[in-house]
This record gives sequence, C-alpha cells and structure tokens, in this order.
Amino acid sequence: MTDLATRKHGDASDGSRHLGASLPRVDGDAKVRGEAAYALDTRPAGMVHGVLVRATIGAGTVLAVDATAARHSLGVLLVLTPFDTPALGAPDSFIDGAPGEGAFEVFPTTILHWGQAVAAVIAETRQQAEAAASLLRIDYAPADVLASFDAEGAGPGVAVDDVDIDRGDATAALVEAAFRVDATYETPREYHVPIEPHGAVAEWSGERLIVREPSQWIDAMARTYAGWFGIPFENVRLVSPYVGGGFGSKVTAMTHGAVAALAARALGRPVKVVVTRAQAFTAHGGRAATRQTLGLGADAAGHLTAIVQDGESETSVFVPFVEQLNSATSVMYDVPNLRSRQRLVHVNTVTPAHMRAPGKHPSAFGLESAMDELAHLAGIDPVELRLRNEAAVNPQTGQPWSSRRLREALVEGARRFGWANRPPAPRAMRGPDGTLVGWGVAAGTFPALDHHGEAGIRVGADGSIEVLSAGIDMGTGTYTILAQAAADALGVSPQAVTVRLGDSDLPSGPLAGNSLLAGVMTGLVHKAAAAMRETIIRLALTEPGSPFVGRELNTLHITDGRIHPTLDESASIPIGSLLKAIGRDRLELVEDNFPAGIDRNERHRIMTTVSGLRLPDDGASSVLSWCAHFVEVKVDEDLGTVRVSRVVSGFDCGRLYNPKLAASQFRGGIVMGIGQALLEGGRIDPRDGRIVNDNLGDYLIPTNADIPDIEVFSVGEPDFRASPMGGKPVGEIGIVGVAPAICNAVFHATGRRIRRLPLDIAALV
Ligand code: MCN
Ligand code: MOS
Repeated sequence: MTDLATRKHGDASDGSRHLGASLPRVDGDAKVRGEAAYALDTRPAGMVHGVLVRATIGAGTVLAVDATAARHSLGVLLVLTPFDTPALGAPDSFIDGAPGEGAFEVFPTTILHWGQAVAAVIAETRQQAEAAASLLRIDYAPADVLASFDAEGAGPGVAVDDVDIDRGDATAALVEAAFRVDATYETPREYHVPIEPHGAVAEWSGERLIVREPSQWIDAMARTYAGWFGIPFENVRLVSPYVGGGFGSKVTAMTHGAVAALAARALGRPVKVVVTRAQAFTAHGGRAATRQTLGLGADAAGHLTAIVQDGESETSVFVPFVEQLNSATSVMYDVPNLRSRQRLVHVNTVTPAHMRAPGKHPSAFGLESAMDELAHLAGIDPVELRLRNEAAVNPQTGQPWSSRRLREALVEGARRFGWANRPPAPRAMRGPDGTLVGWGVAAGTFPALDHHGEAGIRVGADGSIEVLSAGIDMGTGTYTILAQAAADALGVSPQAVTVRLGDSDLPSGPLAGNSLLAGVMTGLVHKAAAAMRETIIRLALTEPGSPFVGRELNTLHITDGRIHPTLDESASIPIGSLLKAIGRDRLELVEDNFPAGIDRNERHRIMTTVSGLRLPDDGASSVLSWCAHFVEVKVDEDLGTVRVSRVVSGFDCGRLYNPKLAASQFRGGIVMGIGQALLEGGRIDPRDGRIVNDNLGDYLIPTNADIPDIEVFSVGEPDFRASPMGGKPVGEIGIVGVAPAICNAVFHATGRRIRRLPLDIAALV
C-alpha cells in the first residue's frame, strides 16, 4: 500500500530512484507566481483581436448579413460572414471516416445548432471587436428544431451496430434469474469548462503559420491547420507550453483557430481569437446526454447471470458521435450473458465530444447503480456482491488481465472506510444534527491505449540537460514525470533536467488523451536518456581530450550528473566538463518507438490519426485501470440538500510514476464526479436548443465548500505489459464510479433511488 503524498524515493524494483517518487511539480512555482506564460498570454507586436458571433436560431439558414454598421465601427479591420469568407482546404480526417474531409466552410449558411459560429469581427482591440459584432444584422430562415432526445420526433434514433454486444443468451437468462433489477439511468449534457478558455494567437511568417493555442494534441492540430491552408505540415508551428485544463475539449483545431489564421493572413498582422465562456458551451461539444435501461439478473447466491442493456445517447445532426454506454458494463463483472444495444439520437446540438472518461462514466453510473439495487434486493452487502462477481479473465474477450487489483481496492477501501460498521438497511444512520447519513460504494475502470512517438534529449557543455517533446502538460504533471524518467536513466537529479514541451517543432509527441501520454512518454524519455548515457560514456572512453580515454569498457558510470570511474571516484567530472574537454557544445539525440523502416510521412500519419493508437501488450492481455470509491453523504430531508462528507478511494493504476501527482489526478477526478452527481447539467431550451445555463453562475461545478476530505490510496503494482515503465492510466479513472457511489449513499441515507443526474431535490421528497 502506498502513502501517495510522501514517498521520497522511486520503487527500486527496476533500479529507479526518481520515477515513482512524490516529487513536487517542477512547474509549480512558475504557475503559482503567474510566471508561466500560457499560449494565449502571447502578445506579438501588432496583434489585433477577433471575436466570433453565434447563431441565435437552433436550425435553419442564414439569408443575409448586413455588416455595414460593423464595418464602419471604430477600430474594425475585417468582418467575415458566410458570404465573403473563403472556404479552407480539406484536412485529412484524424478520426477515420469522420467528416472534416472536404473543404472546410468556416461559416456555413446552414445552421445546425444554436450558437453555431456565423461570423467574426476583427478589430484593433477586443472591445472594439465586440462592439462591432453587436452591430451585425443577420437574417435567418429558421427551421424546425430537435432540441434534445426528449423532443417530440427526436427518437428512436439509429442503431450503432459496431458497439453491440451479444454474449450468451441474456434475454433468456434474465427471465430465469432469482433476483432481477430493471431500471433506467440518465445522465445530462455535461461541459468541460476548463478555466483557461479556448482560443488562438495566429501569425504568418512568410509561408509559415505559427499558432499559439492550448492543445491536447499538438501534431494533429497542426496537421489540420496545414490542411486548411494547403501548406506542408512542417510549415505549421503549433505552440502550447502550458494548458489550463482541457478534459478532452482541446484535442482538435476549431473555428476560432481557423478565423485567427485566416484573418492574420488577410491582415498581415497577428490575430488573437478567444472563445468566451458562454460560447464555449456551443463552440465545441461537451459530454453527450445518455439514457440506458438495464436489466440485471443474478442467481440465489448473487452471481450475475445476465445483463440486458438498451441505451441511447445524443449526437449532432451531422456527426455520429458515440458515448459508448457499455464500455464499463462489458468488463466489470463475470457475467456469462450480456446483450447490449445503443442508439444515437440526432438532434440540433454541437457535436458532443470526449470528456474525461468518455463512455466509462455514464456506463458505470448505470451499472454500479444497478449493482447497488441488486445488492439491496438480494440482501447481500454491496462490497460482497462485487467480490462475488470478480472476473478472473476479461469476460468479453476471454483474454487474461495484464493486472486487475479491484478486489484489493474494494477490500482495503472497505477497511479504511470502516464499511464493516454499515447497517444494511437504509435510513439507519443519523448525524448529531439530525441529518440522515448514508454510505455507498461503487467501482470503476478505464482501459489503456498505447501510442507511438519520439523523445529528444539534449545535453550542453554548460551543464544543461533538456528533455524535448511536442507532448503537453495540461496540469497533469508531464513536466515533472519526464524530468524524473530522464534523471533515472541518465544518472542526474530531476532538478538538473529542464523539460521542454508543447511545440510542434520538438520531437513528435502523442496526444494527451485516453490517459495515455504518461505511459508512452515515460518509456520514450527513459529510452532516450539511456541512449544518451551510453553515448556520453562511449565518448568519454574514446574521444581525444577526455580524461578517461583508454579506460576499459564498463569502468565508467554516471551518478548525480558526474561521470565516475568505478575504481577511482575522486577523478569524477561533470557531464558538461566532458563536453568541453572533447570540444562539443552539445549532444542531442531522438529515440522513437515507430515500427522499423517507415518513412517520415507514415510517421506523421501515425502521430496524427486515431488509427495510430494501438493496444498495449500487442493485445495479448487486457490492460485496464480499476478503482473503488467509498462515499459518505449527509442528507437534510427538510431542505433536500445532499453533502458529500467523506470519500475513500482505492486505485489500481499499476505503478505510479509520481504518487503525489497521481493522487492529485485522482482527487481531481473525484471532485468532477461530485459535480456530476450533485450539480452539473446543461439546461436546454426546448424551443431552439439554446443552452440556457451557459455560464459558471448557472452551470454549477463544485467549489471548495462542496469538497470533503478525500482519501486516495493505490493498490497497483508495476505492470510492464501495460507500458514500458509499468504504469496504467491515471488521468481519467478518478471520475468513473463516483456519481453512482454518491447516489448509492443517498439511497442508504434516505431509501430513495437517484437514477437521473444531477441529483434533483425533488427526487428526495
Ligand atoms: N501518472 C502517474 N502514474 C501513472 C500514470 C500517470 O503518476 N501510472 C500521473 C502523472 O503525473 C501524469 C498524470 O498522472 O502526468 C496523467 O497521466 P495519464 O493518465 O497518462 O494522462 P495524460 O497525461 O494522457 O493526460 C490526459 C488525461 C485526460 S485524457 C484527461 S480528459 C484529463 C486528465 O488527464 N484532463 C485533465 N487529467 C487532467 N488534469 C488536469 N489538471 N486538467 C485536465 O484537463
Ligand atoms: Mo481525455 S477525455 O481522453 O482528453
């Protein structure tokens, strides 16, 4: 068991001292002092400002735009409307088969959802641009709107055959079950709301486009810009040194970036376009609303015999985005019979997007709530029910797990939480103030993916050591863990390593998505740093000028940044001194994990398409992270308020590269889960599909006062089938299972089932 916050040393299992230690964030000081310059902090000379204008109908056509007044408004440089904006080129789709192929119409005249961008105004200042934008007169021909999947005429949607599952005969098994739960679970539209807004600062330097923009996937975004403007991908530089949160919303290039780059080219000046908080609710998608009906059957001993699932989720009228509702259902428990169907309901919304634990969150909400209902019905403790249904192998594929320590998370979590003292019946516990107290549990999972990439290492005669990667850090800890990974392999301290990230001119990095970046990049950086160590030692033994020339192989080692002769420690010199002695300013190398023999274009394709992603362990084993959440709630029945008063969560994410940062990731996910359970949800105007609560005053997310003590612990062990350095995904799993654990606790407190998020006071009274 790991004390996550204080571990001073790495796990010695592979000789590492630094990877695995709870090093504080290396970028922490700069961020706290406000010295960390984010992409949108850039102010190139002559920069001007653009604003986007949103459609105020939910569907229909733009007939005309009268821009006369706007064009004459103070400081205005350019007005772009559907009728005078050139179409951009066709970038290759990075999601296979998804639209985006074909010329990119920046402002189509066809309006498919409320808030779709219809125009842009560029002026000397942001205020001037906003003032002028308010003067645009836009004529629409509105059409009928399907505001949500609740709208009349919206359903029943279209089947998504490729996620269907038929395992055994679930329908028959459900009929014969000793215990049976049938219920419908619903989750609303949720939004990413990162504190840093979306936006871009674009400028042209000759034929080269430089875009500074927060990004989770530098290379793929750059590729889209290249496609839009018909320039080679080397001619796009995308810079994203820090990212103020993304949660899945900053993966692709969007209209604001197209407008910035287009206007910068037209005006010959740098242009900054920032999406406002309100616009963020329609400029890019949040999590799709979902609804699923679950039938769970179990035998008399509480072994699951069948799951029948029928789900639906919303998507836009133009892209079939699937929020996959069986992604947790299919792997959590050992159930021989599973039938799962999902339909997509096309409505007038912006296309939904991946949001932290896409699919897994709503999937677990349904399954883990239903498991609690089953436990209650069968009179079995909910932890015990889960343990009885532990799966020895992946029940969907029959593959062995690379590792699955869910049992340990459940057992240890129960012990830490004091679960043994839980009275089985609801409404049995009250606090001193008379509030009802309830305890709930739920489990979760998140599957691992792997990706390719490169990592660069540069060592200077001035003593500098740099790690170079286009990969990014959105608050996760990439800067820190890569310094740790390099330090171990090179034989230096992490403090001696400077990590440079988030620039497409640097060696190609994987996306920060699917919680895969840490696993891929620690492996690559370790590999590159080890190669650098070998290079340094070879040069020390062979280069004229080196004090070690002529010594035998295997007589030098690098420790604490110095090259030591094994038998003569007093003769050690710093790495920088060796470089000076052999007349080198610097050494630089790049390592990668691409298949052998592929060319530059193929590498680029792999790095910028979803098809470049692959299964860890070549698919030989099934690699997932696991978690169990134990939650206490206090419910005031008079006021209908629910407070989460305690959380204890156990995680199996393999080895943790930095337990302190991983704990922070877990807590962040749990906080987001509390928001999902109690607060978050888009409110949709049924007339036109407008998101009514498109601001942080009305779209509520948890604040400090909503967050109790959260205890997180790790039961993971190094899993080298999962990744080169033994870790499994961390960034998203924290959220999975939190909402059902809270709702299960509310049931235990009140006897009332919450099957629809966010929790509505009306459901309690
Ligand atoms: N880590 C670890 N041990 C591991 C794996 C990871 O210690 N075995 C720690 C490291 O500090 C690492 C971090 O966890 O930097 C996340 O690693 P990983 O799980 O590989 O996730 P990514 O680096 O790919 O980051 C993306 C992931 C995703 S997909 C979402 S969504 C998400 C998340 O990270 N969005 C976030 N966490 C977020 N955290 C912040 N602050 N802001 C967001 O927008
Ligand atoms: Mo995370 S939703 O994969 O960016």
